[in-house]
Amino acid sequence: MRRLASEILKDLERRVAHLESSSQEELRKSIEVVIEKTPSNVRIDRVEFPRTQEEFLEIEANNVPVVFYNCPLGTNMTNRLDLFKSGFNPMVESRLADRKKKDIGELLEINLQDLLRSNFERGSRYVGKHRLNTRALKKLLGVNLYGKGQILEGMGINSANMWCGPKGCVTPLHLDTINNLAWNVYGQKTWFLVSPKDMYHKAYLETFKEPYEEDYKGDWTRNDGGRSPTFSKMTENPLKSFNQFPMSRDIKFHKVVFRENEMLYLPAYWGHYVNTDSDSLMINHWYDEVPIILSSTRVRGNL
Ligand SMILES: O=C(O)CCC(=O)C(=O)O
Repeated sequence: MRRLASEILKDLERRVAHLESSSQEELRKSIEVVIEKTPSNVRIDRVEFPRTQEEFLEIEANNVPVVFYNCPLGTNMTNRLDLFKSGFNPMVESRLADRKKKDIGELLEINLQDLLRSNFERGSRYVGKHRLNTRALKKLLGVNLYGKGQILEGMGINSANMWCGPKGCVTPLHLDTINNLAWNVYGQKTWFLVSPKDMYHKAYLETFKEPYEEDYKGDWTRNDGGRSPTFSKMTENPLKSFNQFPMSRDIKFHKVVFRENEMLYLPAYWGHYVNTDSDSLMINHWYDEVPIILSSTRVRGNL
C-alpha cells in the first residue's frame, strides 16, 4: 500500500530524533554542508581525461560527477577471458546478482577463475568490491595508475577494488560517504546518479530499508567502516520503480552510460544505482572520506 507523504515525514522525524551520538551529529552536519556545496541543477558532463592535476582538482571541487573518456590507463584486457589468461586468481567473495531478488544476495567464497569459468555462463554471480593491493593491481592491469608524474599522484587514493560480473548484475541504490574514482576496464555499465539533496530529502524517506533492522541500527548517516551506510530497497531500474516508490518520481536520476576505458568521478554522498549491461570489469578507488575533509586539513598520500 502506498504511504502518505505526511506519514513518511513523521517517520523521518522519528529517525532524526534518534541521532544521538556525536559522530552521527558530525555526519549530519557534513551532509548539510555537502548539500549546500552541491549545485542544485546539474548536468553530468563527459570530458577528456584531464591533462594536469590542477585541471583534475578543479573538476573535483565542483562536487558534481564527471565521466572522463580517453583515460591514459588503457590495458590490453578486452574481455573476461583476458582476465582469465592473466593468471590472476584470488579467492573472491561473490554475491548473487539476481534482479528478481529484493536484496543484494548471499556471499559465496570462490576462486576467481572458477567463477569466471562457471557462473559467467549462467550469469548469476557478481564479484563486488574485491579489495586489491598494489601488487595485485599491477599484476592485473600492468600499470601503475598513481605513480610519479601521473595525474592522480598523491591524491590520497588508498584502496583499489575490483568489480567483475556478467550482464544483468545490479547494485541497488545507495550512497557512500567517500569520494570515488571508478574505472571501467571493459564492458559497459549504466549508472543512475542521485544528488545528495535528493538522496537525503527524497530517496532516503521512501526507499531505504527500515532503519532499526539489526543490521543497520541507525539512519542513513551511519558510518560503518564499509562506507556504505545502507542499501535501499530500490533494486530495479529506478525509472521503472515509480509505482513501487511514488515519491521517487520527484527524484532526478542522472542516467550515465559508462563505457570501456572511461573513468567516473563520483563525489561522496551522491546516490548510485548500477546496472551491468555486459560482462564487465571495473576497478574503483575510494578516497577522502567526506567528514574528514570537513573537519580537518586534507592529508594526501598514495596507494
Ligand atoms: O559497479 C557496481 O556494481 C557498484 C559500484 C559501486 O557501488 C561503487 O563503486 O561505489
